[in-house]
Amino acid sequence: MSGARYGAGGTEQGGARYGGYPGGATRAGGESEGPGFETLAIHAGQDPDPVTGAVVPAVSVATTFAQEAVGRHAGYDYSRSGNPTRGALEACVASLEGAAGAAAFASGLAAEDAVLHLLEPGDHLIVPDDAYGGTYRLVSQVWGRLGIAHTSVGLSDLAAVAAAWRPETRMVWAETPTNPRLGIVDIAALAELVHARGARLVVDNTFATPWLQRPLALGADVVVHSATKYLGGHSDVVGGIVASNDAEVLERIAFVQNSVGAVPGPWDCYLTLRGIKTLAVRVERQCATAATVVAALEGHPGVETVLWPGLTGHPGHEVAARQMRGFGGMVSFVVAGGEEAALAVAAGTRLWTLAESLGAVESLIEHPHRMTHASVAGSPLEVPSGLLRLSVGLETPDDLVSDLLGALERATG
Ligand code: P1T
Repeated sequence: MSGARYGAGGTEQGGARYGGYPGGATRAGGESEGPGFETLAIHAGQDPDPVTGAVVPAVSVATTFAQEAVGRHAGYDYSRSGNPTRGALEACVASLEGAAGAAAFASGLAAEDAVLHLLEPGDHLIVPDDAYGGTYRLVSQVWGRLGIAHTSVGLSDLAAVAAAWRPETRMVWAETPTNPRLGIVDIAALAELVHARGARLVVDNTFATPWLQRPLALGADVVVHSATKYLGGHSDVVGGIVASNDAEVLERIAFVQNSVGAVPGPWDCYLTLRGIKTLAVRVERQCATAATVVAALEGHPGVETVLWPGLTGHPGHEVAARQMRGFGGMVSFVVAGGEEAALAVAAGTRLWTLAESLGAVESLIEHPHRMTHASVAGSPLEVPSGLLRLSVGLETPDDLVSDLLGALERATG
């Protein structure tokens, strides 16, 4: 593995650097050059320490770095501006996304906020009609007050996107699969439409992960992640990432990262890097277990509809089969009997923990209408109250199925 030991730095005095990793093209998503995804996940940005030989990057806790003379140092001057452990994380994720660079943030929403700083007052943004509730809250209640207008539309309908377009539209924000209804957006087709109109396409790749889907290779301009989810993978770290191939975007994001300062600490970066090493094996198994759970839910009398892009009847199935390596570990379903029954199922599982968040080794169940998406009540993103969302973890598939069916039978049988 060639390349800088730490792919990123950045200094308080300017000269922003970002976490590019040479050989960032990977076999994930159909690319064929350079090392494969699993190799990069373990090694990119993480060569053995040249002094000690340590195979794991040091958790670099220093807030400041000695300078030989003013402005003469080893690439780091102050830890908000650049930190070696954060640089390793940025380099690793950049390589997994096939990006020229990445920037790490203290949360997924902080990463999103940095991307929204690419807009100017008076600009217009198109957002999905199904997305993480906190994303919509940030767009509508924070940036909306600062002069950024938005329209929400279903992004799988390109005619609807074209109809929502305004002369001042500068950005389209997509999630695919969407949270929580697991809708699928054709990234390549949407990118073509967006670029023909001179705007940028941002894709939140949190649900898919770069193991399943690489939005930049499909034409997106910017990828964002809540690293709190699959990247970290163990429910023990909150974080966010922005990745891009666009030098102007990377410069601006690095500037915002340093100027606003919503950076993750080195321990959080280390935990995220540690999680990423097993991303491929975790997600591969989570996809397989999700298929088993879906098969048990389909046709169950207590279930009205199952939403999972792996189902041939799912409206986005063909696009998902084309642009994703697998269908993901997130499953949603509508419980027969409405909200009351859904709440009873959510409260009635033992192995599936009733909790917000997703993407970790523990299987979780939640009620989006009252939990993750409570902030979008009354908006176009409001979630039906009979919907439950599952994040499939790594427990024994039979145990997960019997626990879920038991709760369904007690609540609806
Ligand atoms: O929680 P945070 O790390 O700030 O990430 C926000 C975020 C961004 N994008 C997507 C698609 C997300 O799902 C999230 C956070 N979502 C949850 C906490 C949840 O349970 O859906």
